[in-house]
Amino acid sequence: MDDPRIQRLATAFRNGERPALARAVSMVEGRRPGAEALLDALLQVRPRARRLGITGPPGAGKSTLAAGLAALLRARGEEVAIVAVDPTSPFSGGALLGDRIRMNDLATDRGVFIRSMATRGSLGGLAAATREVVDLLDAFGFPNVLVETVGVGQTELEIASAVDSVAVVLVPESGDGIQAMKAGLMEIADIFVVNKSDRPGADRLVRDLGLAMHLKAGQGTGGGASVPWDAPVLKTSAERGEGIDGLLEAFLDHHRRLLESAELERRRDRRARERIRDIVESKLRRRAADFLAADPRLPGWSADVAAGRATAYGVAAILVPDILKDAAASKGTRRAGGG
Ligand SMILES: Nc1nc2c(ncn2[C@@H]2O[C@H](COP(=O)(O)OP(=O)(O)O)[C@@H](O)[C@H]2O)c(=O)[nH]1
Ligand SMILES: [Mg+2]
Repeated sequence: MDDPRIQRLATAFRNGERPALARAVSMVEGRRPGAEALLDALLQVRPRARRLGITGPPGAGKSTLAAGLAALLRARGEEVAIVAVDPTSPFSGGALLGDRIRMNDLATDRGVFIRSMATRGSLGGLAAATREVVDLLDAFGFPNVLVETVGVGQTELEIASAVDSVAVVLVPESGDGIQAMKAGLMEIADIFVVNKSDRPGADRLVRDLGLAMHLKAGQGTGGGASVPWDAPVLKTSAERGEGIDGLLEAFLDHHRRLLESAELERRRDRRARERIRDIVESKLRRRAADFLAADPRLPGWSADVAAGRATAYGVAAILVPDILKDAAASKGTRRAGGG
């Protein structure tokens, strides 16, 4: 690492200084210069955190649940970081656990780190940045990292793949359990939570989800996991603080199961592989774009392709080796990593 500022930041981060963590997270989130070198320096530590995901539709009570879980973890003496990726509602809560704990208590607790991810740039970029922020929080030493995401789009699936255990939160008014299955939720859920169980319809949703789980079990495997695990269906009322201890237990159970069966190692390996592929792809894409932007042959070629005198395939057959050659030639001036 050549940049002395990055070096100082990395040292402060390793010393456990909170401002350094906050700065590192901002650099990574904003894809600022130096972020890559910083990650390269800081992420050479064994992952240890429990990475717990909470996903579901907007307004389902994910943030309230996350805050409740954080409060329970704190009561057990454990530190916890929360990353919220929810453009529809920034992480800010009112009364929690039936008013016994307020958001402010968490916000001023040094054992809690809360971060809302900004949604600038592409959603794909957001997923990548979120994964890296989770890695940073793990490297900083948080034993628990809660990740809140909204919905079940591609970005959420990508973020879900960055955590070890996923709780899918539904509410009575969000429709029936069969709809959840259609939305692909059955595939990613390790735990189902029916929140707002203080409202009518909760028991029906619990029943529907249980039935859907049963149908899925009849079809053989689910979730892509090689460990038998029937996602439990839990009832909570986050606002009243009911059922949150059960949710924490379910998370801890699931995590224990992953650890004991070596599935956690497999998931980490899969994540590492995806990460390598993503970074290589994005670097190649960037190189190609830079090369094309500076290549004086391109206007002539595009005219040829447009007029049918050449094809894009023929042009690419010339360009790709040139781009790779150019990349190889500039390699000597860049550090390969590892120091
Ligand atoms: N009635 C009821 N309201 C809840 C419950 N949990 C959360 N809420 C309320 O639902 C709204 C959305 O909660 P929030 O945690 O921000 O949902 P998120 O968008 O999923 O993060 C807030 O007004 C909460 O106070 C619950 O168990 N019962
Ligand atoms: Mg929220």
